[in-house]
Amino acid sequence: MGETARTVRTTCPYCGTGCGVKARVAPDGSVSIEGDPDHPANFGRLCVKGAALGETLGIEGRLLHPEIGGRRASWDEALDLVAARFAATIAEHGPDSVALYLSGQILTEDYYIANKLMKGFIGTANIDTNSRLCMASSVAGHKRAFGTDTVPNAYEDLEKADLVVLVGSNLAWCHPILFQRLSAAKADRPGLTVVTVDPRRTATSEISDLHLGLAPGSDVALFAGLLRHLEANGRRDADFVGRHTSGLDAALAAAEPWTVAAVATTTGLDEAAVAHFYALFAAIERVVTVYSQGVNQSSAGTDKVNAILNCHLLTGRIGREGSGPFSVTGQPNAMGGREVGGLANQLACHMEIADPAHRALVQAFWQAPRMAERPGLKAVELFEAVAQGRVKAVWIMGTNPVDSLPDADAVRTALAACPFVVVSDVMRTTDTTALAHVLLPAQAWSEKDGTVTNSERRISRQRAFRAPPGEARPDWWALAAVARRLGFGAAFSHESAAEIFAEHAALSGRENGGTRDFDISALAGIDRAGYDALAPFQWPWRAGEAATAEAKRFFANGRFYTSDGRARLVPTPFRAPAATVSEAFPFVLNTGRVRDQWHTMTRTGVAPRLSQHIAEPYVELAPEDAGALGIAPAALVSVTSPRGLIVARALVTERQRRGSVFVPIHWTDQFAGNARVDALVAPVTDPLSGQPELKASVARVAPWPATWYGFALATQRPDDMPADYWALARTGRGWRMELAGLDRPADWEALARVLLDDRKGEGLAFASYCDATAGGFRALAMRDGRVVGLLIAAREPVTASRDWLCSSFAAEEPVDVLGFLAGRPGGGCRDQGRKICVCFDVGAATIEEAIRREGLGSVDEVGRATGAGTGCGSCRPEISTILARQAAKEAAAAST
Ligand SMILES: Nc1nc2c(c(=O)[nH]1)N[C@H]1C(S)=C(S)[C@@H](COP(=O)(O)OP(=O)(O)OC[C@H]3O[C@@H](n4cnc5c(=O)[nH]c(N)nc54)[C@H](O)[C@@H]3O)O[C@H]1N2
Ligand SMILES: Nc1nc2c(c(=O)[nH]1)N[C@H]1C(S)=C(S)[C@@H](COP(=O)(O)OP(=O)(O)OC[C@H]3O[C@@H](n4cnc5c(=O)[nH]c(N)nc54)[C@H](O)[C@@H]3O)O[C@H]1N2
Ligand code: SF4
Ligand SMILES: [Mo]
Repeated sequence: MGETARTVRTTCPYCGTGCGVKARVAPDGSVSIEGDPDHPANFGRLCVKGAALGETLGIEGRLLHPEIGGRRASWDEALDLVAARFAATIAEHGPDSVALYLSGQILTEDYYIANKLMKGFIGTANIDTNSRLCMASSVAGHKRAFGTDTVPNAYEDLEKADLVVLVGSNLAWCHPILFQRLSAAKADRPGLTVVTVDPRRTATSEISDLHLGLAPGSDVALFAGLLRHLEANGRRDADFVGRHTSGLDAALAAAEPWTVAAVATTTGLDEAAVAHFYALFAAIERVVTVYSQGVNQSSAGTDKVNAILNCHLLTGRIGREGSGPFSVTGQPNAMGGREVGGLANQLACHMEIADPAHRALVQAFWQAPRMAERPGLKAVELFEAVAQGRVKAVWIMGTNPVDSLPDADAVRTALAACPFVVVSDVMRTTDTTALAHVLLPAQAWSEKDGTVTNSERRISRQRAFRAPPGEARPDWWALAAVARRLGFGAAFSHESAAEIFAEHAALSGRENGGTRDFDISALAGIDRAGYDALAPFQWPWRAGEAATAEAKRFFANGRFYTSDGRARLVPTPFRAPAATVSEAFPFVLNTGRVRDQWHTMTRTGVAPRLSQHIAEPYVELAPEDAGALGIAPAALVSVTSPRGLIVARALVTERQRRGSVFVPIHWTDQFAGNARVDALVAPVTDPLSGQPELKASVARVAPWPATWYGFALATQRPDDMPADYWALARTGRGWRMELAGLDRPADWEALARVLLDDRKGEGLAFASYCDATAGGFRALAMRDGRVVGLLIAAREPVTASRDWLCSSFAAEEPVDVLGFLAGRPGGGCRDQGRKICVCFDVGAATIEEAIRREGLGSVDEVGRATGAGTGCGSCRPEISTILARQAAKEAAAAST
């Protein structure tokens, strides 16, 4: 009998939307990916990152076996060493001298074992996670208001609302499927009003009816003013507030100064715009307020969260169909990490480390010999403690702190000096693995088994559908193996993720009786078969309840988890961001994400399709600021903060507020010469949540004095990058490179050979010429009649048609050599322009031309004419931008 393909249902490993994925594995091992039509998060849709998952499964670059000091080691040797060094450090300096630093991208089962080991057996709460950089302010705000960390609503509430307010969330790029659900609901029901609150215009503001481009960090003023307005206009739900909340008077007193005029002054918004927003919020009953990193990543992050929650509590709009506050989580398992207690100030299953009764309960359940008694170090403090030598052994798992923590160069220095650093990763070479004494190879998505929880509290399985390469093992297995070596064998004898999940589920129900929100005790007895078959469900799911009893929402009944069962309205006095602009540093430095890359690009960076959209680090700045600084579009600029300097391409856009610049977080030393933006960011944190202020540092921007610029294509990644500025990205065949230098190279040809030669000289035909007029140089490398490399260098930024060059380089047919050297297609070939739709390979020029030629007026019409936007849909907001731009051009042409 011939083998047939098999299909495995799993969950996307990127954003917290948590889309269901169907992976179809053909008999030859090839994998195709599609959205799972039965998954309630996405109903079959996938965004471009999810759709490209199949391109990220290669073995290239993977960490395949353990290493000690850069040499290959066996698992036994590596684990023995980790256990011995941790034991010795603890024996000599106490449990608080060791730490684990985890990630919202490991699975609940990994997290559970890590937390149990540290908080119950080693006896320290020095276990924190990159969720501290991500969700901590929401956690702290939820706890202050609700007494526990609950996200009250469900995704369908976005579709059922009449007003959706997006605060500090670029949903279109960061939660694309949620954005598509929202856009589809708005298209069906144009009455659904959308407001965006963000200092910049983004792809998300494309669908908004009102965009509030407020001053960075001024959200508390906006929402305190809203609270005042709602109260003054009789929008208080007196019954709900009276019976189910406390703290109203103090919250209102703190909001009292925030008249519309005062709000307008502090936020820099028009009074009319503020008043319009307040009137909408007051008039429309079904409101969902979605918030994300523009809220959380702030030194006033917790107050921003509570300022929003106050407005929903005052109006009783919480946990109801179509209304409630909605913190959307970033990572695929940020929620799961919170549930197991993966943060240094939590215990397990939404229990509190500071609560003696909770500690006793967990200790009894775990049979734990040495419980942590007090909260541990939060991420930023943890790496400060490493720098100070207080933490002497650290195990980093599933995160890349050398790039993602603020003051990243200080983190790098601290790790370089730390006596013992263990890193578990799926990739061999990252900026963090470079500093490890011991490297442990983890199983990646598609190889590992476990569960994740998405932003609407829905727990879904990630299922393995391929064999792991080399000696990669699950993260929980490595943690449990070290625990056994430390003498805790009985408590860490788990043999599968299913067993761990069952234990976690049992703990969630222990002495719960409705006192704690997180309860999945219905699954305490789950076996392997049940676990393998587990369908996505929303918690809680209490023992004895049928699966269908799952509760979609919390709090509509007015029952909260504080000591008196009432929610708290919290006074939120306004504080501006910690750093203030000055003559030396006149810009606010904002940071965040781009559509097609994931964080430090270790996985999305390998997919050529995902590097087409944006292939280089950039600094977005307003035209007025660029003009004043003498910065031309596409010039290179330096961005300098009191902590460091990076170099990136200037992207001059009207979307950017004056006085503010935006830099994406994705480029590391693996992909660019000098673009780690967190090297510029100050390690200032919110006093309650410990979350760093990643969106409001200060900086100055200046032209970077390049004397030459280059663009190159090569089949191999060069060993060395002979340029002061460089950025590398994948193409369908090999790599594309942007280059520039401060001094003109003495020997162009030598430089070209370093970049282009795929096999070190042998058999390479090399054609080059100096282009005296442009002050430049061009070189073409050929092997066996096929072009294997191209360099175009010039005195000015290279204006070659990059997308055309990349696609002809990747194509099977021989390239048009003349066009290639010229950097643009010859007669008969069209240049598509910058890639917009990567599913159907449609560029901006093609879209613009179709709009002009066929008089297209909507994204759907563009889709019918060109195919753009009809695949994953991630580019639809950008197509709208092009439509608007074309319409504006035509209007301008008509009026002259
Ligand atoms: N493509 C892609 N998607 C991702 C990720 C990724 O790496 N790539 N990462 C995932 C993760 S872990 C996370 S946490 C989420 C993050 O998702 P988002 O929070 O949506 O993304 P960011 O780009 O970090 O920031 C959101 C917005 O906050 C705005 N902002 C800055 N300062 C302020 C302010 O003071 N007030 C307000 N109101 N807004 C402000 C920024 O201009 C930015 O547009 O994305 C997830 N999804
Ligand atoms: N300035 C600024 N800084 C920021 C942010 C910002 O907006 N601005 N955002 C912050 C936020 S919200 C986040 S979430 C962080 C993200 O920052 P990081 O967590 O540092 O970024 P990732 O690239 O996601 O790192 C994940 C690492 O885990 C590896 N990995 C993948 N799968 C596995 C696995 O199964 N097991 C193991 N052991 N390893 C695996 C990957 O190869 C990669 O090296 O950045 C934060 N830093
Ligand atoms: S929206 Fe995209 S990245 Fe996020 S879970 Fe869905 S497919 Fe994955
Ligand atoms: Mo995040």
